[in-house]
Amino acid sequence: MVDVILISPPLHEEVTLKEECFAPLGLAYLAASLEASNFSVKIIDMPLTSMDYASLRKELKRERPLIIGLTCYTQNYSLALKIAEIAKGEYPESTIIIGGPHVTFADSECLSTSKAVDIVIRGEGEETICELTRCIKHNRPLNIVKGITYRQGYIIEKTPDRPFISDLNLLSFPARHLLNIDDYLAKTGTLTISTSRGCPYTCMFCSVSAMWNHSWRSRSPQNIISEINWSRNNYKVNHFTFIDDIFTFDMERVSQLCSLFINQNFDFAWNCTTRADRLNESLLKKMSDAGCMRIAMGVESGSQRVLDAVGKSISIENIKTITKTIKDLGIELKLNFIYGLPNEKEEDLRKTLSLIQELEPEEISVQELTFFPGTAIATALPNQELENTRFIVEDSIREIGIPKSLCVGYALGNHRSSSSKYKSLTS
Ligand code: B12
Ligand code: SF4
Repeated sequence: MVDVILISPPLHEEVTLKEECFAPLGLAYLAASLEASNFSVKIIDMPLTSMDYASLRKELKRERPLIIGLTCYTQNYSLALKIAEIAKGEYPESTIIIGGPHVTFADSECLSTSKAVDIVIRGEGEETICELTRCIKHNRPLNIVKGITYRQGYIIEKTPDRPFISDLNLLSFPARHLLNIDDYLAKTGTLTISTSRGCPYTCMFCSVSAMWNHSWRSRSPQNIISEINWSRNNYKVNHFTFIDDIFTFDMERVSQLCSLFINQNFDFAWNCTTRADRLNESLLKKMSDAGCMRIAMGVESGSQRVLDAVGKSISIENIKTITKTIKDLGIELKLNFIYGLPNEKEEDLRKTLSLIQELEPEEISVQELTFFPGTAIATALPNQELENTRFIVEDSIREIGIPKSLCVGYALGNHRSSSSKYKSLTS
């Protein structure tokens, strides 16, 4: 019998590995903390293994876990609830818990919707899951555990928020040994690393700043190097992806990290994500010398009016200047856009398209606005509208196609579906 089984649900009902598939690092962090507290833990990685429900049932029956923990996004929330039902049906003795950016802000709604879910974990999970497992194992009351929402008879109880972990350097490295990293490496060629959490900006559509309460915490360059060295000793890896939302928020930290990469003659390449205004030419040169191959940035819209309206706090001119430097240095550029932002009009969409043409990124991602719980955009909507939108949007990933001709060097060609809105604008 294992203490905790953590499940990464698939994104779609038919479990297939999509082009972009990274290991569930959040679950690996939770597992590492549980192991450090001497609990036994297993991760079921449904997307990677294309596990079907029958196999899941079998696995749960065999392991008989004390706790079954699910993670989910807004996009696979209803699927996560379905898996919770299956798990509860198969092994009702187990306590079913769920965490992640969606349920952190839809905690009561989640417990009212699904009787299979026993406890919602809000916010950062490492300390909470360890305390909770101790409580459940020793039959202690749940109300002493900060950061949870749970059902007490017919009443939904909510304990106070848990403060964020003050020093991320103290966290154990993610328990990658519980995941099939070699499969991920074979499919993506890169290993993901998280070097900071949160973002202090206040873009109205973004659930990251909401989730981490507009804060930003980071690991030290030395701590990051230790994880990189550990990974290189354990896996055949020569490319890393820093999954932070704003890797270069502290430019001095990144400069120090690059110096370490350069001085230690590291021979690997890496990608990161950041904002245009957290970069400058000298840092970019250093990043390039230190192996930076690709930078992703959320540009969102080519219309300054739209950017200002959603609190992006960045100028298109700034984006243009920095992306030119990135390209001049030979670093690949991935730009992320959102359509359907408040008051966005056809002329704004045209500006977005011409910005894409002008910046010539190697790759783009264009997604329809999703109303993530906890974001200013979701909170500001009138209740009825919110009710209509619902967050339970199975398969709501509607990446739209932008003609290849618009994107010189369009690398991956994975923006397959098409949107009539964009089609009419570009035909
Ligand atoms: C890397 C990343 C990806 C990668 C890898 C995803 C993966 N397998 O982990 C890729 C590129 C594949 C990806 C894809 C998508 N992503 Co993504 N992704 C991220 C990113 C940048 C980092 C995730 C991460 O590892 N964070 C670090 C860990 C430590 O944090 P965490 O995962 O949140 O986990 C902590 C807590 O949430 C909590 N917790 C989480 N789950 C659980 C479960 C239990 C039981 C407990 C106790 C606690 C707990 O404890 C963890 C440790 O503290 C985040 C932004 C962000 N900063 O979080 C977006 C983010 C999570 N992604 C998002 C979205 C929407 C998606 C997609 C749906 C996009 C799309 N349209 O296709 C897909 C879905 C993929 C899938 N298979 O389900 C949104 C989710 C918003 C929301 N409210 O749901 C985010 C927040 C980005 C954003 N700005 O909106 N993503
Ligand atoms: S969109 Fe990017 S910059 Fe804006 S709040 Fe989210 S993570 Fe921060």
